[in-house]
Amino acid sequence: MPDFIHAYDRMLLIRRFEEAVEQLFAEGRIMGTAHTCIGQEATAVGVAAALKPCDAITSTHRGHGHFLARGADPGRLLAELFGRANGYSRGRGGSQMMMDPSIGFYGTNGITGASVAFAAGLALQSRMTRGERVVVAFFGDGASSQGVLHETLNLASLWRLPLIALCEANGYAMSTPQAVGVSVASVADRGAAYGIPGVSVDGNDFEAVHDTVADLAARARRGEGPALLECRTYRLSGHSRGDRREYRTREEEADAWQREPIGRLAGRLREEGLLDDAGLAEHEAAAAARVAEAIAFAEASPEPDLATIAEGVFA
Ligand SMILES: Cc1ncc(C[n+]2csc(CCOP(=O)(O)OP(=O)(O)O)c2C)c(N)n1
Ligand SMILES: [Mg+2]
Repeated sequence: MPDFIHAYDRMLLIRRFEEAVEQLFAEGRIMGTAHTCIGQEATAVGVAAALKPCDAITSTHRGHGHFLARGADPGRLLAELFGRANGYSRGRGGSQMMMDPSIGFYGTNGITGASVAFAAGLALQSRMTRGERVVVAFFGDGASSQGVLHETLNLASLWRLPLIALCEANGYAMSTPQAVGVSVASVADRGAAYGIPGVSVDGNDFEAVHDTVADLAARARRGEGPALLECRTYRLSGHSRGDRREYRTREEEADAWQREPIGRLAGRLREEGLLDDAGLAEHEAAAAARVAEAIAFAEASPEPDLATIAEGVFA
């Protein structure tokens, strides 16, 4: 059985972190843009809980939650958003260009769909070296129609790569509803085109995500090849900074809030007798404190030294 309390902590950390990011943008304390994942925490944490330390993840433009679930330091992550020298890319990358291979996190990625091709390279390496590593590639419902994804799934199937292509079906690609932009009812239906299992789960159910990813990872580790997994969730955040969410109603959002994953896991913790209301509140406070600490760390971090401006430039 997965560690529900640990999962709850990680989900709360992600939620408080993303709320802080939105607030910091609104106050003009960080520049540029970012895509937050409020409402999608159970998918990120369910995946991370099911993987082994040797496994790898590739992520998307909406990747803070994936990175935190995998064990990123919230202070260094936020320092990157502030453009500071202590950030994961020494302040040069920002939200969509951060990685930490030491924890098997091969990057957020601003190119829609590219996470899957990147993951296939890692999975090919694992297969060629007879390694144990399984790779999970996150992508969105919008990305599910990108050509690179389909070319990659074809090869991944032929080469029986240890790859789980994981669609976070959060209902929208920018302002386009999934029903308008995707030709099938479930992205999982597309697995049949490549002769690989296509599975769909409730992405707001931590345990369901965990159990499904654990099964598909075990299958991939046995050499049985890739799978396509759809996690059905909802992007409670706007697409990115400044999204006024005019393409959907507040009623639809209120309905989605009823199904949000953190409250659901809290209910489960109560039912199982793992935490009572006081215990839940303690974990809430700890997550808020961790994020306050991360903000203080990021704001106290130095700007990158101008003398290093040409470092890390490969062109
Ligand atoms: C190759 C490419 N095309 C278009 C874009 C612009 N773009 C950024 S996010 C996005 C929508 C992606 O939707 P989805 O895959 O559902 O992910 P979500 O934003 O819902 O997490 C688009 C079209 C891009 N970044 N890269
Ligand atoms: Mg989407």
